[in-house]
Amino acid sequence: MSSVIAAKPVATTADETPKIAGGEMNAQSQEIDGFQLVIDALKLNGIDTIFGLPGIPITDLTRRLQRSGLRVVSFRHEQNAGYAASIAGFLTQKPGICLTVSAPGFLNGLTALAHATVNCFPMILISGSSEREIVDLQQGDYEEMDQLAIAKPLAKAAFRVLHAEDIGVGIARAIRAALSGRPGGVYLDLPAKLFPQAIDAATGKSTLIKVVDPAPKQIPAPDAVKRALDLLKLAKKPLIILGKGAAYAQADADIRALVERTGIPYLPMSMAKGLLPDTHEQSASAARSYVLPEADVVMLIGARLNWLLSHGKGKTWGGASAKAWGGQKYVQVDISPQEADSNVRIDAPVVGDIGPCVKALLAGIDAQWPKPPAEWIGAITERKTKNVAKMAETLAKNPSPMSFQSALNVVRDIVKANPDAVLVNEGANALDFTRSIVDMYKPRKRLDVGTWGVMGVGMGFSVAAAVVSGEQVIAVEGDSAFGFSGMETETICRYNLPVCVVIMNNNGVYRGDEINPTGGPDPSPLVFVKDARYEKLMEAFGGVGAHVKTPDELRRAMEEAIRSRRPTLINAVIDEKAGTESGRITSLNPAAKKKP
Ligand SMILES: Cc1ncc(C[n+]2csc(CCOP(=O)(O)OP(=O)(O)O)c2C)c(N)n1
Ligand SMILES: [Mg+2]
Repeated sequence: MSSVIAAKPVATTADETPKIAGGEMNAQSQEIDGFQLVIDALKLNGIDTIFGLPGIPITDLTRRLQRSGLRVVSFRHEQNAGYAASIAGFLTQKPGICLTVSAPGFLNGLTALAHATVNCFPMILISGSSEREIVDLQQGDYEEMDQLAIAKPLAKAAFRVLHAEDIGVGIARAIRAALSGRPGGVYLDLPAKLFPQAIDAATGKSTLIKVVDPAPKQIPAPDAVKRALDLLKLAKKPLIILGKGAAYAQADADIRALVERTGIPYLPMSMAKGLLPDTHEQSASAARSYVLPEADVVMLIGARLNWLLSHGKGKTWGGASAKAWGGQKYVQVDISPQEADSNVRIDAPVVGDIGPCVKALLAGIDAQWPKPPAEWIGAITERKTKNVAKMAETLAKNPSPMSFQSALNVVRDIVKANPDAVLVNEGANALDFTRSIVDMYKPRKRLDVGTWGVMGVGMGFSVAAAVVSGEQVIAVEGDSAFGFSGMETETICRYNLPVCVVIMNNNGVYRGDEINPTGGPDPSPLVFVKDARYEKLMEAFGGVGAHVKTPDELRRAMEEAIRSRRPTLINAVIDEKAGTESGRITSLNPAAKKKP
């Protein structure tokens, strides 16, 4: 191991003009430091964007990352940088990188790291940390914290690098852990002392690893595929459920072919909307509450039987009581062998990457494949037609103030006219109504609160979506949801991103008309300042603000935002009496014995 030499000239890549803490760099010098090894290791592995927030000990790292040609997107709060990294990972199949300072910055990024793990998004949280000797003796260092220990239970993997010559391995391990198998959040701890460590340049470079095949394809076993096909073939009322794992897989054409060649009706989970256009004739979304209890064989593709699918049992699935199974048989296509039987019996697990699994299933579906019985398709179509007509009636209404539906009818049209735009969505009612009203036409265009139903992803997701895709972003936000990351409107303006935020402003959490039952001066904990002018926030940073009270005004403002591609915030005034407690998951609130 070479000794630590903090302030020596170091080698640099040709595209840098350089000044670092510790002195001028010299192109002829023979040494390379930890800063440069981190940068070179990331570049070598195709990382081109970093989301983060500077400070001790990573300020110079952010400067030098930018100088060496990476895009460094600097946020106002690490949580939003973390969410940005997580969704960049989902969109690109490359680990999204979030870079933070020690203890408080690390902790701010940790929610997003846990979120990435829970949602199976590949992400690496890289945090600087304080001096190990002092931290371990708990002697009170600047921002002292045993970050590695804290990150471990929340991450898929966690690593610390102490020596410059281990940087290459550390970054390679983090990339493999984030991407391979079921993707997830990885923590990489880089202590302050690591960065100025200088080692022989040639030796240093030779320690870097370009990760070969970071997510090796997992091919399903032929007998597992046959078992699944045999089960599907016998079904009288088959159903396919597509989850965000299917969207992540980027196997769009094969997934569509599987659905179309089998003729099986399908339901997309929220972030799988658009894998096939929501207007597809086989979509059973408008008949969800009919197909779940009625189906006899359900094929889950990259979808878990968690709370979002009522754990595969209970009334939703036709079970006689809350815990009772409905009697469906399940095929589950998933990368994780441990996913099967997590909630109910899986009759035909197909373990592997979604792409190869779907290809293998397709290979077993020939022209003789029996299409689902006409009665099943007919019954679904009947429900769909009825529900769609009912919805159309509601959407056509024009109440004043606006309802969620009359406002979202506009968003629906705008997304239809701009199918490449990315729709970010959070809130309760603002989420549920948008999910059911706004059709998506292309894969990975809908980004939302995910497995946790978390508030606060909105602006981080919007920044990342705009940065990695270059497409227009439309963020439909509850007024409460927006507040969690609202300050990033400055980030959106600073990087001049084509983000149009639409706030469904009903003055509060779920609705805005609750009062304090004591009659005291404090408002209800569920309401905000009435008629808040959120659009002024975007104006404060040079973006465009609009305050709209009618669908026509909303339409004009959105069209202008998309035409100009300027950062825009539209404050859409929604009836404060519109909205249900917790949107569509009211039943998850613990019920008090007596109404409070
Ligand atoms: C981090 C986090 N904190 C709190 C919650 C609880 N919660 C769920 S939805 C919501 C806000 C709902 O209000 P809004 O965004 O205005 O949507 P609306 O229903 O009014 O349209 C909150 C606070 C959460 N899901 N995540
Ligand atoms: Mg609200």
